Amino acid sequence: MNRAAATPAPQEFDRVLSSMCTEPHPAAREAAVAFLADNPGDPATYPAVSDLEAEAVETLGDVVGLDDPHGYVGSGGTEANIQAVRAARNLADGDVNVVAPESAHFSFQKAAGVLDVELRLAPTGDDHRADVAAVADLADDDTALVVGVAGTTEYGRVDPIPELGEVAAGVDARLHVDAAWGGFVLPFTDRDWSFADAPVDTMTVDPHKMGQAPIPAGGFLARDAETLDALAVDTPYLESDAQPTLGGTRSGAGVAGTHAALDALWPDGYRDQYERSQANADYLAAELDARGYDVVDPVLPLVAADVPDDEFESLRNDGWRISRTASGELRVVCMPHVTRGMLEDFLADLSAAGRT
Ligand code: 0PR
Repeated sequence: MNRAAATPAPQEFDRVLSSMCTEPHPAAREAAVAFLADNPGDPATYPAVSDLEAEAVETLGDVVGLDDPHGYVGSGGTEANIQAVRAARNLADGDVNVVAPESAHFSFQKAAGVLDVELRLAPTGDDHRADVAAVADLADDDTALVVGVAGTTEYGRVDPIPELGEVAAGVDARLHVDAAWGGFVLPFTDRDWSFADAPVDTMTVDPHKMGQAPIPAGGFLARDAETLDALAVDTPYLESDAQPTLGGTRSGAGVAGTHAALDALWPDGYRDQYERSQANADYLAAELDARGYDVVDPVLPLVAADVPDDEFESLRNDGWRISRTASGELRVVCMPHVTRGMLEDFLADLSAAGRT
């Protein structure tokens, strides 16, 4: 085998329909390259990237409706969700549990595993949103955290966050909102999911998804400083004396890329992108519906539809990067790189697949 021949090349995005990642904004790509060797985990040694992070967190606060936010740019949604569970556990006494809808991302299973807390999953309703009564049934005096999702991974649904906040308050638990994917599109909708709308303690909002920042760039935000204090460990030999993050050395590329993306896009660029993505999702849903497939209504730019196995496989063989929900529906995420032209090509291939 000739190993020398091929120059490694990154994935092209022209057939990627299932990913929650996308091409970074050009300014974000440039900033990421410039800050590749800076470590925001050591702010006293790398103050420039640390200053960018402080500004980025301020702007992320604007995105999620929070004045005076506390948080950081980490490795992604998994880390932020682990940190939300960790903060709740550290602030509670004894053995605790976490109650989440079954639509919650699998990162909560990792969080429960590494932190040794019980994860209780409540069934969702027919609309794929958290069933508040089912969540309330599972919550008790040992519940440290109630989780709501604003933009679910499989169907793009937004849980009733204020009602989940009431459940949390009723058992003296904290409320975490996972807006890892939805955080950058939801500000342009009229839903009550933000820190300003409900007693949210912590939130996940990922620049490396809809935020158009380079990977790795996850956002963890908290309403108060005590949350970060509860996460901090002493760092005696660094010039800064405590570290609340889960990672130690962190990505300067992610932080600087996030800062640049926010600078370029918040709010107008993100609003335009939301409108384009939502229009594409509505178009795809209408076309699939017209072809006779069962479609889950895209309340955010994510379309799920029942497509038979042989057609799904044929599309994959045509090079489309597509995935399925746990119940087997085709799932298309209308990320910024997904254009109307791509969807037209995809539908043409679907029609051909249906005939063979
Ligand atoms: N919370 C939600 C709501 C998510 O959708 C995800 C990731 C996470 C948390 C975890 O985020 P990180 O992966 O940044 O830790 N959801 C995507 C998924 O599982 C992740 C993904 C992204 C998968 C791009 C594939 C891909 O190409 O589908």
